[in-house]
Amino acid sequence: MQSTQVAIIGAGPSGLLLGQLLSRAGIHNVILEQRSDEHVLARVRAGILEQGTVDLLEEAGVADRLHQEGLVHDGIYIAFNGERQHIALSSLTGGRSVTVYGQTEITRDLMAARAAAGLSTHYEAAGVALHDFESGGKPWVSYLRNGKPEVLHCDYIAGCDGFHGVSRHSIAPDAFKTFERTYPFGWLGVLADTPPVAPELVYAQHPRGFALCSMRSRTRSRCYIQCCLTDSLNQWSDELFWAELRMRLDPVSAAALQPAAALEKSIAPLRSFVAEPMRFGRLFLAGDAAHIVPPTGAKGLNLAASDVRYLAQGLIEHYREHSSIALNHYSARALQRVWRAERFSWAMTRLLHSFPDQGSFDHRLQQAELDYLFSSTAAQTSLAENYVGLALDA
Ligand code: FAS
Ligand code: PHB
Repeated sequence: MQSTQVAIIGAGPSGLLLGQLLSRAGIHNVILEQRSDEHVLARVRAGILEQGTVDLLEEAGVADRLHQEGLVHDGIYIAFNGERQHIALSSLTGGRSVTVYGQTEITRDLMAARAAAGLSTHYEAAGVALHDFESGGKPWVSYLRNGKPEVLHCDYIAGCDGFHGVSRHSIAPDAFKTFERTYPFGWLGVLADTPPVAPELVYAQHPRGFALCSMRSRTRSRCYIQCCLTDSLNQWSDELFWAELRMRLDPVSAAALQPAAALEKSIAPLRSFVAEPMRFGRLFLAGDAAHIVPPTGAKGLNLAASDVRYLAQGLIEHYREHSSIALNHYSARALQRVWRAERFSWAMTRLLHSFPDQGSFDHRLQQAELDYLFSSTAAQTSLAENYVGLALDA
């Protein structure tokens, strides 16, 4: 019979980071992941880390490569009406910045740390099912490993298994409320070995649609264009992608664009989603299992990190001090930050995308909002403090 203190479902950033923080605090945990480690590493997703996330990765002892290879950015550009304007994030927020370091690399660093510590991660765990997490007794998890039924007994379950995971879907529907907004477009993303078009990220608002030029290093770019939800990858050759991106950029950025073969190409739908509460007896939801934001505000991964910070603090306090105050406060504390990030991500998405049902009045509003943004230090400060990340215990 297997047992642990905390069973973690999912080996994405949430699950791996929680496992690392708990292990460093001497709390035994086992991670069950449905896919292989190669599959998890092959996912190309987020790229921007708030200072709070960098601090947490340092606390977890996995920030060495991040400090060597991560790019610290003090600002972003927003391009519209044929010009590119800079928002000086750091000077507007008392010196705070963001760090460019791919989610894939964070996952790699966390996997390496977990393996080095000899901690248990069961990859390709099929048919994970959660049991008795609200019975008042101890929960347990069943799953198949190499086709053989296994049972893992535990004190607590952390549902870190993403939007489509089993954890949230194991909860009685009447036990929680969901809040959702879907968007009438997606993001087509390309990873390519080509130099970034600018020293910092360029977010572009254009009548043809949104575009974003991000990066993973000084020689590798991650670029996105808003696309139709019905688009498929085979409609988008590399050439077509780069030509469309160039049309949406300001002239300075467009001139710097050097098309290159796509190393990865994917289409992601955009969604705003929150499940409340984030705790059900001895089951806690963290990261995308509980909430989703459109990537326009670069908040998804950072929200997962702040959930994990709060949950780890609660579990460590519980085991060390036999106090459940922080655990009992986890859901309310996490949700306050989640909703602030939902608001910012929605606002950035509304500001920068072309909505198919947008009338002429909406279009003028969008232009007026951008015009106001670049005429007001207060407006830029508001965007800046949200982008670099609001205080963790506001
Ligand atoms: P994840 O979804 O990353 O990880 C969940 C893990 O649980 C996965 O490994 C999954 O295989 C596993 N799992 C699922 N069901 C399971 C089951 N039944 N049993 C066991 N394991 C199970 N955020 C940004 O900030 N910027 C971006 O540009 C950005 N782009 C994104 C693009 C896409 C296509 C997606 C889906 C998300 C993107 N995000 C982005 C958000 C993303 O970075 C998430 O916020 C981040 O991955 C959250 O991490 P986790 O909560 O660990 O969830
Ligand atoms: C990325 O680099 O993948 C990225 C950066 C900023 C965003 C979204 C994605 O807002």
